[in-house]
Amino acid sequence: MSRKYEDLTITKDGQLLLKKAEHDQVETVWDRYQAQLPQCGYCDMGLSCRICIMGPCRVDPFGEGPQQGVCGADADIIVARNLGRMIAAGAASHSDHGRDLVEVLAEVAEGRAPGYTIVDEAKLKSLAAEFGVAVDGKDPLQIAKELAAAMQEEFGTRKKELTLLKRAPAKRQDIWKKLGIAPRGIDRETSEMMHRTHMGVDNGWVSLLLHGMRNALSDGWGGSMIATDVSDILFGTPKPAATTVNVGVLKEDQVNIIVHGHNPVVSEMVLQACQSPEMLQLASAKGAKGINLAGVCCTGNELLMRHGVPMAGNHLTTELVLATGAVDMMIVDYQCIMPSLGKVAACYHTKMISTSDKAHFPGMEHREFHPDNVADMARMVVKEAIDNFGRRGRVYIPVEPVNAIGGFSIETIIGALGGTPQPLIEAIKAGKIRGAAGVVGCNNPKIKQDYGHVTLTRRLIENDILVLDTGCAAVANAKAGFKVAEAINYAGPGLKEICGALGIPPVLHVGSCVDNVRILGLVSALANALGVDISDLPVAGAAPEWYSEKAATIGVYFVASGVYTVLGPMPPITGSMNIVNLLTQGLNDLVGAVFAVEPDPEKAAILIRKHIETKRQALGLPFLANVG
Ligand code: CUV
Ligand code: SF4
Repeated sequence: MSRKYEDLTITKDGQLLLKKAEHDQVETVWDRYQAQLPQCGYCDMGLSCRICIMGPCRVDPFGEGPQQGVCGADADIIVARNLGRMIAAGAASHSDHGRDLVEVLAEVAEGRAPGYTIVDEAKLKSLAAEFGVAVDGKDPLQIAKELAAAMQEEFGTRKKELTLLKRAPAKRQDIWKKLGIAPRGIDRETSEMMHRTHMGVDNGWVSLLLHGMRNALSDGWGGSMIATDVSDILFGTPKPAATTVNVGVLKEDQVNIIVHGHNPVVSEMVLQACQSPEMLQLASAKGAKGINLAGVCCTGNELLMRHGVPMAGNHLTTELVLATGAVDMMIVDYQCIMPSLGKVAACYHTKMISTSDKAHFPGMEHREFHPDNVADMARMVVKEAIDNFGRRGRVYIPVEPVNAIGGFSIETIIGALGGTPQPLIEAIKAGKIRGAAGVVGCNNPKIKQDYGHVTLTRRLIENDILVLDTGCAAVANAKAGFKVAEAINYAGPGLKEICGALGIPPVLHVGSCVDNVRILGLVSALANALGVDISDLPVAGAAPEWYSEKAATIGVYFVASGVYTVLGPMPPITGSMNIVNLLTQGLNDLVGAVFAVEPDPEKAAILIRKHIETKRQALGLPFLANVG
């Protein structure tokens, strides 16, 4: 590798482990990215199509070569279809994750999932009420059974409209109805997107993108919302808890187990197994001082939020964490798990275990976890991890961990405010807090790891904008030290005063990627308290380093919900100026919000600050006329 490690990641652990990986001749995501350059310009612009086998086709962006595919599809149609399928894949991923949780809830209700219980009964009851399930005099398991059945209906086609859309402000619901984009069934919208984008179905780029919004909304106010709420019911609604982050969370003298993926169903049971006296005794018999469970990516975020489990790193750290030689086992479920991991692990003693019937990987042993056997399986694999401890070679854990606080569910945030969003609204009205921004999404080797998240977040809090973050962005900001009470010293005077008084950091860890719906919940609460729509609020979203289809879907449901959203990496749409213009300007007239694309986080911060001041002005609040 010719580039300097400092050009690839801002993180100290990342830089040192890249050096170690190079020494160990371990190939990483950055090497493979280099090997792909130059990447295909047609694909980059969204202008290639392989939807049918009259193709593959591509449209020449310079107007010299063909302007249509074999079927006659032009640039607008091809770009819109590609984007539509991207949204469908993201919605399918989150929503299938949600479905898996509903199935566990149903199994728990039937007594067929030993080890799991209903942890948050209050949330079970309030959800049941939303779904029209009577709760009076019923036992929690009966409620769970009926709620699970009602939620299963959300995935199908028997509804006019998803139940949880009612959580949005009335004005927002009207917009969706008027545009005809209120989602009807979670799976239905994804399925319809696949249908519409088959050759010879929907060839209107506007109608395709409108359905794209409906499809994304079926995730944001459907699949992901169910995933988050059912996870809270089964495993507890997060409360603030101290934790630690970066590769330094690994322990030289303990059995280190890393969980990776997104769904907490397996990792919750692994955590229980790691804490059991039986396993701890076994570990001690093998000469280990304990069992250290840590996470990466969003499975890690789920455990961090609910139990303060330490976090070893985000997306681009997932290979490097293995290069420490200190990981005795990595247990994966699904999503964002690089298929390279098995090969990296093979250079060390690390045992790799895949657990989901729908996610298999080279170089991993497959142990299928199902609700009825999870508790036993978890004990079995933890035992194997303990057995593997003795096979370690040299270990390299080059940094000390950083402290962080996680666990900011909306219930907690409102709780910290004294039970109502009113104090936050007063602080925003007075201009002490200018507004709020969600900083979310992945890492991407096209951007220096964590640079986008950390730079943008620093500029926002400096300027009195409260940041809520999720996913790999949240891990980046935790590594940077933004999630401790003392981090108020990075904040502007107003934000510092408010967060200082509440004893919270200026950057609140809201959870995993499905937990972006918690942000929808907060902006809905703010809008309702002010009697306005979400699009009237001084708020914004950003995905400075996104890479995944899921992140594209999140961006679209944010915008369709009225939240101005700034993307770092450009989505593959530049082959159609019609579509670029619709997404960055035209959507304002339809949903009151647009996308912007700005890879430089310094400039993205200015875009967001300007947007927030414009919204403040429109609400009649004190505003800054000159930003930037
Ligand atoms: Ni949650 S990579 S942020 S773990 S979509 Fe979410 Fe995948 Fe991206 Fe990271
Ligand atoms: Fe080519 Fe049309 Fe087939 Fe796409 S759908 S591959 S543009 S013929």
